Amino acid sequence: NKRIKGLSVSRPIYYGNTATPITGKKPSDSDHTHQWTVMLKGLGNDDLSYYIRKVVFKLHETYPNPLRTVEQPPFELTETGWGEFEIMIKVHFQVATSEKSVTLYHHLRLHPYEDDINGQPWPKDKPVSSLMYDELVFNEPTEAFRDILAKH
Ligand code: SLL
Repeated sequence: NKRIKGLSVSRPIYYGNTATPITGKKPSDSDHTHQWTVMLKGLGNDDLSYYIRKVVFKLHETYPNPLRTVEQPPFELTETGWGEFEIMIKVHFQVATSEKSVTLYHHLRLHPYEDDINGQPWPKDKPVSSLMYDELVFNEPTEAFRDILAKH
């Protein structure tokens, strides 16, 4: 499985979260204030599973089973909670790519910044989102991986 010297290929990704306050009735024993979704996405609705095999989201230890594995697109996870924390996002590539996994970090954002809309208070029912644009860069990919990428 030969690597191609001097070649570097990249793929655009978005990762991050959206969050909405939980309004109305909730169980009285719950202190969860928000529902949130953490995600890894391609551009548009590009299905990333041709080169990504699974994504493991590592949540704060206050969550039961904090390691959450998503093996099918969309690579996202929805939860509820009360606090912000750093989520580790470990991206595992398809075996045929011969690529090592890549780890991304995202600060889960539940609360809007005050000046998000010209210093106006953020509407109570409007979702907050914190999404980063990034690129996965592959240096000296194998010929097999280059062929996989070329088909997309
Ligand atoms: C904070 N350092 O104190 C952070 C920790 C942890 C948030 C935030 C757990 C939900 C559950 C949850 O929301 N943890 O109990 O399942 O703000």
